[in-house]
Amino acid sequence: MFDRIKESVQKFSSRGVADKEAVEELVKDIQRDLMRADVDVELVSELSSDIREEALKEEVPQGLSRKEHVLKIVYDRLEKLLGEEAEIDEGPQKILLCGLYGAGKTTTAGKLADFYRKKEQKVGVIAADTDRPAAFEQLQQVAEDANAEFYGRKEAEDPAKVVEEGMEELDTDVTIVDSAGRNSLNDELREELEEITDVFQPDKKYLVIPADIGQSAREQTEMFDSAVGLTGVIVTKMDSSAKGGGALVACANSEASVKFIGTGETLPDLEVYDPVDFVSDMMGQPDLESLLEKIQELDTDPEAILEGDFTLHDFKEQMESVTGSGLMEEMMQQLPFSKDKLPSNMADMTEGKIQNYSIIMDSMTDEEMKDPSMIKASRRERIAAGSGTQPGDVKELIDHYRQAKNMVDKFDKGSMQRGNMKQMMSKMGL
Ligand SMILES: Nc1nc2c(ncn2[C@@H]2O[C@H](COP(=O)(O)OP(=O)(O)OP(=O)(O)O)[C@@H](O)[C@H]2O)c(=O)[nH]1
Ligand SMILES: [Mg+2]
Repeated sequence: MFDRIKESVQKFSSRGVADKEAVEELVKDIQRDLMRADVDVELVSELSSDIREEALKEEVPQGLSRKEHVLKIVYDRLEKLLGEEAEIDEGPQKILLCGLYGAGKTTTAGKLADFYRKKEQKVGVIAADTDRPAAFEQLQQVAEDANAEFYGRKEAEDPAKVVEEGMEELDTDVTIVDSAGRNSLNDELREELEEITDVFQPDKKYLVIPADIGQSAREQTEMFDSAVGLTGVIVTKMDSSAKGGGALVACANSEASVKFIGTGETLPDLEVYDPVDFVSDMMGQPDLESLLEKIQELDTDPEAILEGDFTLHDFKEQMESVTGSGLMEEMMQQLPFSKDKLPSNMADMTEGKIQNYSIIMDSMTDEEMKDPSMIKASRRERIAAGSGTQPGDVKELIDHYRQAKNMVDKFDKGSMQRGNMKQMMSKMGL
């Protein structure tokens, strides 16, 4: 999968210059590979125009070559396309696996049992597939292989009843229910899953989806989500399908996020989903890691660290000190460059936005305010819930803060004094 992107990135890296033609060729190859993996056309075209625009119009950050800059843009865009890194709860929990026929539910039940057993949890699996005759034996075998406890009743007809009995019988930290599939999400399956949910009260409801359904993973995820409410998706058969990338992108752009991927038929073939790994693999560049390290170093101003970093506390304080408008204009007159060089969302800092940001920051811990880099998906969700906003709002705030921080750092390096700059930025509300 994605061999063309790999080759194209290599070719691009070995070129003398990263001109328009080179970027165009790279974009075309990326498009082709993504389409081949059955990624939604609209998403592909959005990604392509973003890359073109940023790669050719944006100024190259100091210390990077244009080639490096373009590769970083490609990397960022692909990562964005592939969604968020999964954060997996490794403690005691109840997991319900659902999905259509042959998706890989039973196999995944075994893989998860193995995964949690290795996290020192006592694991049990319950055979709630009373639909397919051999389901009982299959799960029993899987449980034995994974060294997990097992509950099932061979002639059982009522899956919810089996789950109820299983919960009484098993004394386990992590309990996994393997449910039956159907050809489609019909009323029968819907009802069955509702009844199981009622007695089991799962903490996690994962939809198991095979990679080979490509972009229809999105529709399926949304249907199951509205029927049973999903915690996330597990995409199986990533090893044996050319459409895996399409399935991942589809899920990442749906209501639910990808938590695990299945990469083979045996127990250890389960990975916690991490788009960074995936993109590094896609771009296949051994140098990519060192490029990313280099960028991180450039982003961090050693002086700023010595003086005490520009934290969210600083950001909040400065933001809240703004009163009235017109400060932007005043600020612009004092800057050695024009307004259109500013990151776009920095120029539209409105009163309402400032208030909204303050409310969001009130739901952050001191630790998070001091080190916003720790705010990943699950923290974003918590903060959004606490402040009555959306995780996207929290992300926007963090992006905004990062831009402000970059500016502070950049100006530090320049001729201006940090004090002056801080004063100016505070007037501006940054
Ligand atoms: N290559 C590969 N095969 C897989 C993976 N996960 C499951 N399979 C295979 O897919 C087939 C179906 O897997 P099951 O776990 O039985 O699927 P299921 O969803 O429980 O199926 P039903 O119970 O019939 O609905 C089996 O042959 C598995 O070995 C995977 O990640 N990679
Ligand atoms: Mg099964």
